[in-house]
Amino acid sequence: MSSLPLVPFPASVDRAEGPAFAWDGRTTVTGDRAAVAALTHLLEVRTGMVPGTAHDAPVVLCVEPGGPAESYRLDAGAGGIEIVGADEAGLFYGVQTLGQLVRCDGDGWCVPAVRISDAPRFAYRGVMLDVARHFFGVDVLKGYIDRAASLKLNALHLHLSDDQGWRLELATRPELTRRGSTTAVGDDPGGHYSADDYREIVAYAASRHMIVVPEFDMPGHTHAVGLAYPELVEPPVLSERVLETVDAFGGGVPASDVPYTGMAVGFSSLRIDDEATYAFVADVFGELARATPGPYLHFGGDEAHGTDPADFARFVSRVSRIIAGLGKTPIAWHEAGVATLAEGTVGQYWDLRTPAAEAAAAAGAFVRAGSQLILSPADAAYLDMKYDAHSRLGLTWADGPTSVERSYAWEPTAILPGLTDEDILGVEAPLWTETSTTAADLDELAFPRIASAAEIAWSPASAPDRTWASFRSRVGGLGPLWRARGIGFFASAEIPWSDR
Ligand code: TNX
Repeated sequence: MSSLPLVPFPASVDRAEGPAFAWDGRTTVTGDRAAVAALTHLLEVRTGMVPGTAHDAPVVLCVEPGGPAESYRLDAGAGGIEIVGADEAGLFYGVQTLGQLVRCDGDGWCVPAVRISDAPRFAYRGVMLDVARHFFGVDVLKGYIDRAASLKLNALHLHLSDDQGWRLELATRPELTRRGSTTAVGDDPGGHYSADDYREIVAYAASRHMIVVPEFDMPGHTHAVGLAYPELVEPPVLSERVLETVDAFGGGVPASDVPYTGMAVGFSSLRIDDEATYAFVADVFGELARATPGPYLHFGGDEAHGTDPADFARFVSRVSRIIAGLGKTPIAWHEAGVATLAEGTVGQYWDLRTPAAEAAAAAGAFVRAGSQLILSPADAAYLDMKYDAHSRLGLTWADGPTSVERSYAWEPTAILPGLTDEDILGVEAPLWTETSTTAADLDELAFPRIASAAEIAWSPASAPDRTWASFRSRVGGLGPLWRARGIGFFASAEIPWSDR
């Protein structure tokens, strides 16, 4: 077993014989400009040393097209270090790997002699941030992008609308943010992104080789739409379940035309039989498509308990076709699988690792239709669950707390019978923000469990190091790097954290 603190574990690692590369204040680097900049920053943060550049530098970073997308190889020995990416993303990931290898040995910094050849298992490796329950500004998002990209995650799914707020300003529908964005859960301040903010987020993500996958959730989770356009929504449906959540968590009973600041779900619905609803859908997704260079638009579809099932099916079918008509690939939460959707619509699975029959049927329908799934089993991949009964933050509805071990101990193809890697677009770790209000809260919930999702999405299922025993020791070895990067991780007692 390798003791190198590499997460996600690479496809192949050979510990070469021979001495380490000694990194000191005179070490220089050369090659691809963006990669040199990324490595320079990482090294400064970790060691305090700022490497210079020189044409004959011993550390060489370059792109050589040829290998699989996002792949790279890294060779380190006493004489030098070479990282070759098959593309810019692969080279960037090689630099992240090098950042994990740099360590303090005695009184100097070094990189152990090693040969790594690496490529991802799944094309889509995502994190989701819910900016609707609580709003997070552009700087917090940039920090989250940096954190995710350092673990080779390549998709940032932004949950941009929910009952509590609409968070993206749209020129076609300006009332959405004017009236629907000023509050959040717990009466906390709301907020929204301007078109310029969104452009900045998308560009920053791209510079870290991440796409932005924006979501407007519908037909449920739309109370905030009603604050702006009351004619588009039904009155709140106050089911037993909604009233129980109100009892347990407070926040009051949802009421038309009043901002909702509680945590209940499944009471709101767009009007399904009104053509004005589809004009709205065309406007908001049309504008979103123009602002989003990435291939996916997510239209939600979860927990529409306030919508009649037949209406729900008609609605999601039509919305998927509107989005496909915009030249984008629709993504929907797995419930939408009950309907006939536009060809290629991706399903995002969020039931437990062992699905209820209904969820298995809805998710399986995407595969039977020849489409793919993104897997986010809530009892393992959800970053907003408590770690244990004493956690300061988080929820427990997904079968109780989610320990770090539970976040790690699952295999994507085992979620549904007969599922193969080809049926799976990838893996995503969502962070819903009912209980988090600050960047520090996001760090505490995400780290270290985000590393589990990253490894499940990246590393080969068969890698000998794809075990909890290996993972916990490798994550522990990342403590010093995470601390140097200012990541306020939860120092879970499940992990043997090292301090240098
Ligand atoms: C379920 S999972 C939700 C969200 C909540 C989350 C809290 C899913 C698609 N919907 O509306 O924020 O649980 O964990």
